[in-house]
Amino acid sequence: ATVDNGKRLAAWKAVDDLILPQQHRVIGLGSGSTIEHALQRIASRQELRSLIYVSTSFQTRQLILQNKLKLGTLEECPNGVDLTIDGADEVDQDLSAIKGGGGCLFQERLVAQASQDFYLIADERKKSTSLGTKYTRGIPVEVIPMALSSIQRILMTMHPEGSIQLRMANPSDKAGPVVTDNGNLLLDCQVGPLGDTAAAVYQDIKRLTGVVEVGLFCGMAKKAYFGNNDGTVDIWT
Ligand code: DER
Repeated sequence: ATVDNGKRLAAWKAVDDLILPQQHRVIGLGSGSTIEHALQRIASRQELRSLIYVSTSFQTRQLILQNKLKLGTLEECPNGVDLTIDGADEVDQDLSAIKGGGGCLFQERLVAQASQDFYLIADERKKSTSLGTKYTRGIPVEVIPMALSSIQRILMTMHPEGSIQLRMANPSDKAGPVVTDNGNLLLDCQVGPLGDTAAAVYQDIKRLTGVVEVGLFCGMAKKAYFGNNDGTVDIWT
């Protein structure tokens, strides 16, 4: 419960600090379990219910609708998004993040790209000194299904010491691989601790034809809120 408590603390403080109804109109909401706490906080504050919320996944779209909040889309917001709050799998001191543990990295990055400001919320387990040392499942990479085997082969050649695994669904939920909200597949790419190479690794993978998005968000987040088990919140800027 302390991890979930940490998620809730980070989410509530970020919502209370960052979303200013007099200044903001369109808010982007990321995906995952920490964001669920942010949505609960937003729904509980009457003055935040008049803003427009842009989703980054089927999960978040459902939560926005279930909470009877105003659902917006990027197409309807030609002036972009005022700010986006999103979760992360691991965050380093430069605010670079591994994202995509929940498989929503493409729409998350699309909405973050359209946002004036981008903020991360997480429990304290996500704090890192070098990406790849805490979230060890590997860098999530979304790929077009027909490109799967050729991308897998190229990535294994690029990182022979690593492991490139197709993300499989839980067989009791769905046979076969996880399929993203965009109808694509996910590779989890373990390439060891990234240190300060995250931006370069992102480019090396993103440039491959067939790769839709790579779960390394470097130079994007303005702040990161971490909820600690002891009830405190750390804010990295
Ligand atoms: O997929 C993502 O990037 C999510 O933001 C995510 O992995 C964080 O999930 P959590 O808030 O459930 O830990």
